[in-house]
Amino acid sequence: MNYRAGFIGLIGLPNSGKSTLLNHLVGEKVSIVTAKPQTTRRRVIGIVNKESMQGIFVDAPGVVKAHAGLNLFLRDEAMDVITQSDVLIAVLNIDEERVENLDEIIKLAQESRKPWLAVIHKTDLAAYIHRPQILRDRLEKMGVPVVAGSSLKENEIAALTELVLAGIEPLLPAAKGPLYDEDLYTTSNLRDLCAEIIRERCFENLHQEIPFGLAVKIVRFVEDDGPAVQIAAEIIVAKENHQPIVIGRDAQLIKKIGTEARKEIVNLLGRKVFLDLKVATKKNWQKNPLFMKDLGYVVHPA
Ligand SMILES: Nc1nc2c(ncn2[C@@H]2O[C@H](COP(=O)(O)OP(=O)(O)OP(=O)(O)O)[C@@H](O)[C@H]2O)c(=O)[nH]1
Ligand SMILES: [Mg+2]
Repeated sequence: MNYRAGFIGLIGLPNSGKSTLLNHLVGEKVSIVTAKPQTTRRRVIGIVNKESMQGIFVDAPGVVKAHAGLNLFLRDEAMDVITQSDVLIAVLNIDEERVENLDEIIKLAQESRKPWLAVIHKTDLAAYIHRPQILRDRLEKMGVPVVAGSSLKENEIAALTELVLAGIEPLLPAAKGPLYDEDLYTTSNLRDLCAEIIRERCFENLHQEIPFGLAVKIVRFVEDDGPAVQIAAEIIVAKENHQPIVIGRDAQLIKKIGTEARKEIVNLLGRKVFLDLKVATKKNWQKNPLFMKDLGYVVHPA
């Protein structure tokens, strides 16, 4: 049997739909999705098993320009995923305002010298209907396999994921067998998944610059025989005056975030959940390597 297995890095601009695509490929929600750019901060693994292959998909932050702080961490994380993958998927969103930004993603994939597949994404957006063909012609001239589609159109999702898997399989290295236990669909632990669900609900309920300076830390996670899993989390903001905004008038907003997050966590854990959320300020944590490390955004020493 010609079994294949390997790591497939998803690269693209912020908001290009990498995490959405990953979740569809895996058939489970492993990576959070919001309408805001720079949602994914740390790599997230989603595993797909077929009889003839195991694809270990690695979702990465969107590629951003950066020199310091959290943005530099995001860029380094994306670059590291490129270096460590066997194969890449370049997710090219057709609605990108500056076409040069897509060129950068194509260049990164090409310069990696790894086999790669291009996914022309968000083809449902009618305002950009002329773009897919131009991109496809260009990529095909470069000899790159291309798949195009939408992750939002329910009736297209199955075809898109099948095309992506079929396109990836021949690019993967030969292997004796699966690299990860076939029962696993992610390597994230429940604590991480819960922190990310809370962060997703915060991103969706908050606007302007607040999400970019917001992080979530689980401070208590008790899964004993009690009636409910007990979770306490801190929502960390970077500025003192963001704290009342997250809490909202009469604590309405934090209650809404808590209700939405709890519902999703109950789905994930399949048990009752007691969720306690608090808001704390860590001034400019996104510029402070020690705070960043504490939140799991590990910064390599210079
Ligand atoms: N119109 C359209 N929107 C999409 C499609 N796929 C994803 N989206 C939306 O695009 C937004 C960003 O999706 P994500 O999956 O979070 O994008 P991402 O590339 O992971 O973003 P970052 O993690 O911030 O880099 C969300 O609002 C998605 O619902 C698509 O095919 N068409
Ligand atoms: Mg993402």
